[in-house]
Amino acid sequence: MPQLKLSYFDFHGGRAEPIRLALAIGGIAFEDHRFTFPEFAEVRKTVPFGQVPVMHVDGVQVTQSDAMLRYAAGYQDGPIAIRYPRGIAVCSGKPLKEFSPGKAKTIHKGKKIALLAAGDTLGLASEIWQKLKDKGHQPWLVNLISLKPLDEELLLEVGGGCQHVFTFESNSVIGGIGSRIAQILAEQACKVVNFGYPDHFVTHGKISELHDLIGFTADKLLADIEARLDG
Ligand SMILES: N[C@@H](CCC(=O)N[C@@H](CS)C(=O)NCC(=O)O)C(=O)O
Repeated sequence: MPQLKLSYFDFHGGRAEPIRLALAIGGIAFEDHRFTFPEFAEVRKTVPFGQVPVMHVDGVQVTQSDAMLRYAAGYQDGPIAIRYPRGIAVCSGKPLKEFSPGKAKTIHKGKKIALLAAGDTLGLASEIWQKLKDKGHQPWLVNLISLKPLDEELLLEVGGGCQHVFTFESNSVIGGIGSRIAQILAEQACKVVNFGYPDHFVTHGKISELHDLIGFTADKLLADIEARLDG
């Protein structure tokens, strides 16, 4: 493992922070060299392009934060996870007290229709569940909780007894958990529809505005679901 020294401003942010996190979480030893903003005047004389971050790899100075991050993330000797939380995560309202890998939680047992929610989409799925119930349906509502492993036993029970299974995730629908569920239920008679983020660029903005823009709201999804139930 080469000797690494990462030089950047002394604050929790900017271009170096994801690299620091990736290295730290990945357990990759590095010298975390930090300097104040006034000290940058001297540092910039010693770095290519007069910019930071720079990384010394066995004494050789390299630049470009994305390359450093890729280097850290490409490290194969241990798991690395990078997540940029933004906004407020709204789940079911109650903190999750128990977590058993491979176990989903059935919130409501139902008939014919199933709503399977991953992560923070439980609030959205619950809202849709209530609206469907108000209209006389009796859908299942399941909090998937554990995505890998999935609760295949419950999925097969739900899928085997339903005509329509709808999955919800705040994630790209391509290659997401919904597509894995569709694979698992491929031999069942139910139709599986995945709701999540589309496979195209979504601009910046407030999460609620973006969800509205892509149709990922209770009312829009309800209309979509009802059209499929009728069809
Ligand atoms: N392409 C470089 C850009 C580095 C960069 O712009 N660094 C800023 C600090 S975040 C800087 O050193 N600015 C001083 C300057 O450009 O004069 C990278 O991604 O590492």
